Amino acid sequence: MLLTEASTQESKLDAGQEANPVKIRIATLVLGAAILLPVAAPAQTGRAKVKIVAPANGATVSGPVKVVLQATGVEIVPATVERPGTGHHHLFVDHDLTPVDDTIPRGVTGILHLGRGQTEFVLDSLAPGPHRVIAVVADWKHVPLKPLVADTVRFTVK
Ligand SMILES: [Cu+2]
Repeated sequence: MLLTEASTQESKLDAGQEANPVKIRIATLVLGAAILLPVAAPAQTGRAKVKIVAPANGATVSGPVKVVLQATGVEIVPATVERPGTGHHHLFVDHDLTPVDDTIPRGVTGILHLGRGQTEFVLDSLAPGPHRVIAVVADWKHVPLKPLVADTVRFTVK
């Protein structure tokens, strides 16, 4: 609607005189858009994220495989720290995610809690072939953060 209005008025410009008011109006529209963008941005950047930095998705690697994790917007701490805005990493190695509202179980093959606040973990017993690792950040109760903070890579061990 606004754009249509602007271009309609612009076509009148050719007549002459009213050029300046219309130009100012267009400039205001552009400025308005520019001002709106930074306001929307913090909500996005404030959201916690995790990235599996290594191995790269789709890579072929030799074992042992070092998994390197990078979290933003959440402080990675030992599982003993009970503080909002914190969490610890979990790895699901060739294992599907457990229900996101539930505690991530312990003592299950393929589910690892990096409960000392580690940001790296070496997988030293992966068989040759394709593998999938899902990283999930969960709080001190081992319940995944909401909204879910997770990343997935698939790779092949030579
Ligand atoms: Cu945990």
